Amino acid sequence: MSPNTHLLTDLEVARFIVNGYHMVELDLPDGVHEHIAEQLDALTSNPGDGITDTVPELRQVLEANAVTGALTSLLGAEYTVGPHRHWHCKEPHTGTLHWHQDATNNRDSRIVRCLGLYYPRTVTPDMGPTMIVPGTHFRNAPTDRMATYTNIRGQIPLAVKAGTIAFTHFDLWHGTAANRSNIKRHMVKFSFSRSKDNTSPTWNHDPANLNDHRNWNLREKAATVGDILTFANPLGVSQSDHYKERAIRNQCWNDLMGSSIPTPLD
Ligand SMILES: O=C(O)CCC(=O)C(=O)O
Repeated sequence: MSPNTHLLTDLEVARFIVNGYHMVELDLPDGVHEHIAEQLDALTSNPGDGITDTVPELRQVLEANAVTGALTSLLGAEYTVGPHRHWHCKEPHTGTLHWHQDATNNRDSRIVRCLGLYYPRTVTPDMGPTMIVPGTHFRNAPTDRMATYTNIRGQIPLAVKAGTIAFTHFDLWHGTAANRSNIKRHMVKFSFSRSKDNTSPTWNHDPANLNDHRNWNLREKAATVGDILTFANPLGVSQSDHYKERAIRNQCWNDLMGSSIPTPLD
């Protein structure tokens, strides 16, 4: 099998650990995303897990090199594609969906499950984009309480180009903005899991990227693995919370490296 040319870099993996998401614009043959969107437009009921049978071109999304490369990097070469998938149609002139984390309160500070949110049609800010809060994936919160939160500092709308897939840590806080437009906003959600612990990095790792000295002055402009894991603070949290988060990030990075390999990040 030829090597995947779309593996993530060290910096992309470090940023995923910090922010909890990674975006990819898929390069599928002309017209595929548009055709998927048209088929979704025409659906009169939600096929649930059967969405890939109803719209078979969605399999091209799962098979794209950029998708397998990102997932191999984050979840290992033997990642699995979950049977559950769901078409989320945000109808014109519908309201918001509150903040939440998916599934039950079974959370993980490693990277063992990811979501893939695929958008076949361009999503503009008025079309009900998915909202995410970078940096929340290591924070468990009761859903009832989270549902009462409104504007969270650091939230971003996934206003994206047609054919974008956003990979998120399974536990990232998310919701949906209102669709104030006349256009249906489509998103198909997939889930992916790790089946084996890493014994070595599964992305495009270069050990030289771990040798830089910390640059305390760059902070948010950090551009090395060590600086990103140490200084990035997307939620703008206080020092003590930031220190706790940093320890989780370093543990997460070390798990991905394969626990037998010491890294200079602690
Ligand atoms: O439709 C969306 O943008 C998000 C849907 C959602 O929150 C979910 O699938 O859990």
